[in-house]
Formats: sequence, structure tokens, C-alpha cells
Amino acid sequence: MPPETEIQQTLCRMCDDRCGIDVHLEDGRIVDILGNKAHLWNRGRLCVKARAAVDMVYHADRILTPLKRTDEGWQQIPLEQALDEIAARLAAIREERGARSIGVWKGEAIGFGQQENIARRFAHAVGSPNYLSNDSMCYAARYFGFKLVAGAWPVPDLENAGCIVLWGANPPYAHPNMTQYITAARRKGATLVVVDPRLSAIARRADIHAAVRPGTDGALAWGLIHQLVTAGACDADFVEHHTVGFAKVVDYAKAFTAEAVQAETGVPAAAVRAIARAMQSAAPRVAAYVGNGLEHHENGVNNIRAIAMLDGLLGALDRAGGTFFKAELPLRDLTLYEDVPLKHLGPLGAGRFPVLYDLRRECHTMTAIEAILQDDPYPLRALIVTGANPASTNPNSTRVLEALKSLDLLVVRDLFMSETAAVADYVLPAASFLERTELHAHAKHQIVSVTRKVVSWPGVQGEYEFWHDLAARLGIGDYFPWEDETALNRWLLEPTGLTLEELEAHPEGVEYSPSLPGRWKDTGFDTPSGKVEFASQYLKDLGYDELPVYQSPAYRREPDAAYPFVLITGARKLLYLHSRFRNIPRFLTAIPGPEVEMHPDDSEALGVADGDTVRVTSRIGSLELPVKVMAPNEILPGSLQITHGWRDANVNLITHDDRFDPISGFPLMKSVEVRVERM
Ligand SMILES: Nc1nc2c(c(=O)[nH]1)N[C@H]1C(S)=C(S)[C@@H](COP(=O)(O)OP(=O)(O)OC[C@H]3O[C@@H](n4cnc5c(=O)[nH]c(N)nc54)[C@H](O)[C@@H]3O)O[C@H]1N2
Ligand SMILES: Nc1nc2c(c(=O)[nH]1)N[C@H]1C(S)=C(S)[C@@H](COP(=O)(O)OP(=O)(O)OC[C@H]3O[C@@H](n4cnc5c(=O)[nH]c(N)nc54)[C@H](O)[C@@H]3O)O[C@H]1N2
Ligand code: SF4
Ligand SMILES: [Mo]
Repeated sequence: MPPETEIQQTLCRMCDDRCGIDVHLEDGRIVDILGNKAHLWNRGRLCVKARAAVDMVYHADRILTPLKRTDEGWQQIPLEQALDEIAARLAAIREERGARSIGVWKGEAIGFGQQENIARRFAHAVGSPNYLSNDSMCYAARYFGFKLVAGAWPVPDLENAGCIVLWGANPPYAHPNMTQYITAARRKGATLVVVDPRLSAIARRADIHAAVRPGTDGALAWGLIHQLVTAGACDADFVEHHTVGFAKVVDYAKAFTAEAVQAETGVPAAAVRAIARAMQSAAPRVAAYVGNGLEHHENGVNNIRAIAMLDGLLGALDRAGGTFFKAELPLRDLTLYEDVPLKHLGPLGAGRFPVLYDLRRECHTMTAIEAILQDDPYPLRALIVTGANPASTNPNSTRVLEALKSLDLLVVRDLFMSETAAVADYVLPAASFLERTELHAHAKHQIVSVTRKVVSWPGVQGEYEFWHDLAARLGIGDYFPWEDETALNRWLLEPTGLTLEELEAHPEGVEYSPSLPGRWKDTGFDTPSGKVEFASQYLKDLGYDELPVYQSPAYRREPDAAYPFVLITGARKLLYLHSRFRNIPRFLTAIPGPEVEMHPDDSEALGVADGDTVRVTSRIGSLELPVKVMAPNEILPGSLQITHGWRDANVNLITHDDRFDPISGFPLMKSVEVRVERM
């Protein structure tokens, strides 16, 4: 008999781009993944990772049974027993040390929608304010940069832009679909400016590549502000009626002449002027996008605020060809911040980094690691981790591992034996994205889809089922009344006027609101003053500078001959997602391990050739890895780059968990001072 074939349409979640896919099955087994041509976002295009989902789902190393650590090693136990034991241990910890000594940690693999909110809900239902996530080093700093200035982080209207400025972002690898919109704009004559210390994949296509020194973007942004102000290129009407603090901006920007910017950033004065001219001639159709490259610095948020101010000055905010404010999908709120507020219990990091908790309801993961190791400000004794691998991805991983090992209880939900799972008390098998159903709203096209459970394994739970079953055992089952994810999805959708059946019938997505610019005209900007805030009273009240005052990175402010190089970490590779996919053999053939990218002048001075092993040492630690000698224009002399996520030679052995951006609390994982020795 020929096999029974079937195609299921859903979304790829091998990265957060979430492309529409056609999953081909034979006798219930996935055999191939192709692009869904009807999906507005990817129009059938996929990157090489989509097909690797088949390898991931059926990988021989997948954890499909709960594991319990014993003196004799891992013991396989039934799911019911695992959940009973975990609940009993959590209840005992809650009884002895208080509910706030229990933390919940979700990672990038879980995403930012309902699965994140279920984790937040569980933490509050159990009585703990300690919800932790990858947002202590992702997204939040950019969100703050734009939120504080414009009230929201807008989406760039790339294909209608006359000038696109990318700051520390590399879409061809990190957000492959963004690239098609950039290409379309360039075909229509848009100028592409890429600000990056490296000649990244997107910088290669740029009209102007501004190779800034790491961490100096704020100086360039202030320099552009100065150019635009002196050229009279600002949108005077918008500035007068809809912004606060303009006079202070004009005054502060004076110091940032093109020559001063060149001295600080390394970008030639002529290029600074050329970028300003490109923006001026395209205004207001200037679409800026800021990537993760700006977040991991001690001056990250203020650098991003200075960039966000450019949108306001040019009148590009919420304008066609500029940056759009998108309508949120009005789903029901799964979190319990209103019903069960727990701020009085001292969420970890909320006192130290008040903006992080206030604007994002995020605890600070590095403060949590300290709390585990030092019982200060109070003990954190149990963690439930899902979709995250902090032992690899958080700074100073030696210390992270030490903390995780010292917990009274560590439960990790994962598909594989990650570095974090390896030190857990219990490892629970997690359903992959093809094994659960969830709602996804898409920022650019304002469409919503529901994903399909394409395959399943007995005893392998989705996120909701897990929290539901654990809650029932802890006597907080009332907070998780929905029978399964489908029932939950129906409840979430209620206020939207859309039905689950409608979404199921349209895997290409259903538009929930038309994309229209100018929303702010009805409501004002979502800032305390209702205007675009060049100067922030909110920050001033918290003791910060009201303007995004520029601070030179430490490696320039206080150079130390013992650490003459500046290290960038985490530039994405197309094939890998943080610590994921190193178990896909064909990917390993293409990129077999970590390397330190280096300028040829530096390798020559060190007497090392391509492939030679070097030791890279920061004030936190050392690691040994091979050198990759770049072409002279591919990386700045004196700068190095190492991508994170490798099990051996993990760059987070040398990143800082003791130096932070004062507003976001983001750790210093870029602009890291290091030295390099030949082995
Ligand atoms: N394939 C793949 N895709 C991913 C991910 C992945 O791991 N792999 N991760 C996902 C996640 S969670 C995120 S947050 C996004 C990140 O996606 P992006 O925001 O696009 O980040 P990167 O691709 O790392 O590109 C950052 C760029 O910033 C540059 N950079 C470093 N320091 C500085 C600096 O000081 N100034 C400037 N101007 N540039 C600097 C780096 O050289 C690098 O080219 O990618 C997502 N997509
Ligand atoms: N040095 C340095 N470090 C960085 C960065 C950097 O630029 N430089 N970038 C940072 C950024 S932006 C981010 S977002 C973080 C990300 O850091 P993490 O959130 O720790 O993300 P991953 O390393 O991808 O870990 C995801 C884990 O979830 C598992 N997993 C995969 N699919 C599923 C699923 O469906 N369910 C469950 N339960 N688990 C699943 C994977 O096997 C993996 O072990 O890393 C940060 N770390
Ligand atoms: S860009 Fe690649 S990995 Fe990301 S969702 Fe699309 S196909 Fe999947
Ligand atoms: Mo991220």
C-alpha cells in the first residue's frame, strides 16, 4: 500500500521569524517541510533551518521520558511520578523558605506570546514575583530605547522607505524575511546605511557602511542629530507640537561635530555627513531598525534612545516609509499582575533596575544568580526552566553553572540534554513547536494564526499542559481552568471577535487590524507626557539623566594595556540559534566550531595564522579557540568577534555578569576588554 500522505500548514519556529510552512507527512511521520506560498510574511521562502526541524523532531538524542537525577545517574521515571515529586519538593520549599524562593525561567525557544504569559501566570499563582527570562539580555533594551522616547517600539516600513538605517542588526542571518523588504526598497532607489563594526552580510549590500567602534553608536546618533539640526532638516511643526526637550537636544548635540564623531566612533566625518544627507533627502521616509548589537553595552539604552530621537526629529514616526506603530491583537491577558500583584515581595532586580520591572515586568537574571549563590537579598532555592539554556547563554557561565548546581531543586523542560538540563534534578521532555498549538500575532502584517499540533509523543507535554498539571498538584489549579491548549486559545481569542475555526481555516493568517500609519494622532504617544520625549522626566525622577547623555565605552574611557582588544560576542550565524542545532550533523559540517574573528593586522602582530589556537582572556575568565583571519574591511583592527552558543569554548565563560547598562540592567557581552595570547 502506498503511504498515506498529508500536508499540514503551520508556522516554523526554528527561529522567531515564524514563516508559513507546509509540513509533509507520510503515515503520520514528517518527511519534508516546504514554504507556504500564501503566507504574507515569507511568501513561500524558507531558510535552511526549516527543514532541520525534521531532524530535530526525530533526533536520536531527544528526551522523550522524564529523567530524575540519582546517585547512580539518570533514572527514567513515569511523568505522573515526576510531576508528583516535583510538586512535593516545590511545596516543601514554599513552606520552608517562602514562595518567592521559587523562580520560573523561560527562554527564547518559548517565544514571547502566550507561552511566556503562562510561565508568568504560574509564578504569580504559586506566590512568587520571580519570573525570569532571556529578556534580561534581549529585546528589552531596544524596547526601552524607543518606549521612553516614542511610547512604543515601532516597526520599520522598509519597503516604502527612501532611506533605511540598520544599527547593529544583520537581517540576512537573524531575520531572513526582513531582507526581502530591504531588497525591494533598494530596487526602488532607497539608500541603505548599515552601522556595524563588522562587514556583516547586510553591510556588504549597503550604500554606506559605517564601521563604528563597538559601543559608540550613541556618538554617531548625536552627530546625526547635530547635522540635521544645523541643516534645518527637522520637521519643525512636529517638533514644536508633539515633542518635549528639543532645546536641550540642540544644546547637547553641539559637541558632536562630524570631526568629534569621527574621533570617537572611527566613522569618517565625510560619512557622517553623507548619512545625514541621505536621511534628510528621504525624510520623512526614513526607516531605522536597531538590532541586538546595541543592547549588550553599558551605554546601550541611551545609545538607542538617541537613535529613536532621530525618528522624532525627522517626523518619521508612524509615517509611511518611516516607522509604524502596530495595533496590538487584543487577546485576553493571561498574566496575574493585576489580580495577584506581588511587587511588595521584591521581584529580584526590581529595586536595582526599576525600569526593567516597571516597563517589562522582568526580573533580572543576573541578580537571580547572585541571590542563588549568596541568599541575598533573599534565597532563591528552586527554578523551573523551560526553553532556555542559561548555563550556555548567560554571562559568566562558570558562575551560572555553580549557581544552578547549588539549587535545592532545578527542573528543566527541554528537547535535549542541554548544559542546563545536565545539572538539573529533573529533566522533563518538552513538546517542540510542531507538537503544540498556540496563537501567533505577526507584528508587520497584523495577522494572527494558530499553529497546529502536527505530531505528538506519549507523555511529552506542551507548555500549557505542564503548568496546568503542576498547578493542580500545588493546590493552585483554579488558575489553570482550561482543559487544554485549544480551550485556552479560545478563551484568549474572545475579545478579538475572531474564532479558532476561522484561524484554523486560514493558516496563512487572518488580518486582525489594517496597517495604518498615524494612530498616535487619536491617542497621543504612549509616554507620560503624551508627546515624543527627547528629555524624560520619568528617568530623571528615577535618578537618571533626562537626556540620552552619551558615555564613551569603558575600553575607551579607561584603556587598560592588559586588555588591549575589544570583543563583540553573539553575531548570529544563519545555521544556529543561540545554543541550538549543534546536533544537526550537516550544520556542523558547514560551521564546525567557534572561532575568534580577527583583523589581519592583529593576527600578524600576534604572529598567528588562520586556524591557530589562541587564548582569549577577559577580567572574568579565559577560553581557547581557533583564529579566523578576516579580510581587512571585514572587521575593525583591535576588535574581535566570537559567536555564542558552543558547548566547548563557550564565549560566555568570559562575558561580564558584574557590569550592566544602568537603565536596562543588560550585561556587558559586547565591548568586552580582552587580551589574546598565542598558544
Ligand atoms: N540564525 C539565527 N537567527 C537569530 C538568532 C540566532 O541565534 N541565530 N537569534 C535571534 C535573537 S533572540 C535575536 S535577539 C536576534 C538578533 O538579531 P540582530 O539584532 O540582527 O543581531 P545579530 O545578527 O547578532 O547582528 C548584530 C550585529 O551587530 C553588530 N554589533 C556588535 N556590536 C555592535 C555595536 O556596538 N554597534 C553596532 N552598530 N553594531 C554592533 C555585530 O557585528 C552584528 O553584525 O536574532 C534572532 N535570530
Ligand atoms: N555572549 C552572548 N550571549 C548571548 C547573546 C549574545 O549576543 N552574546 N544573545 C542573547 C540573546 S539575545 C538571547 S535571546 C539568549 C537566548 O538564550 P536562551 O533563552 O537560553 O536560548 P537557547 O540557547 O536557544 O536555549 C533554548 C533551549 O530550549 C530548548 N528548546 C528548543 N525548543 C523547545 C521547545 O519547543 N520547548 C522547550 N521547552 N524547550 C525547547 C533548546 O533545546 C535549548 O536548550 O542568549 C543570549 N546570550
Ligand atoms: S527564517 Fe528560517 S528558521 Fe526562521 S521561521 Fe523562517 S524558515 Fe524558520
Ligand atoms: Mo534575543
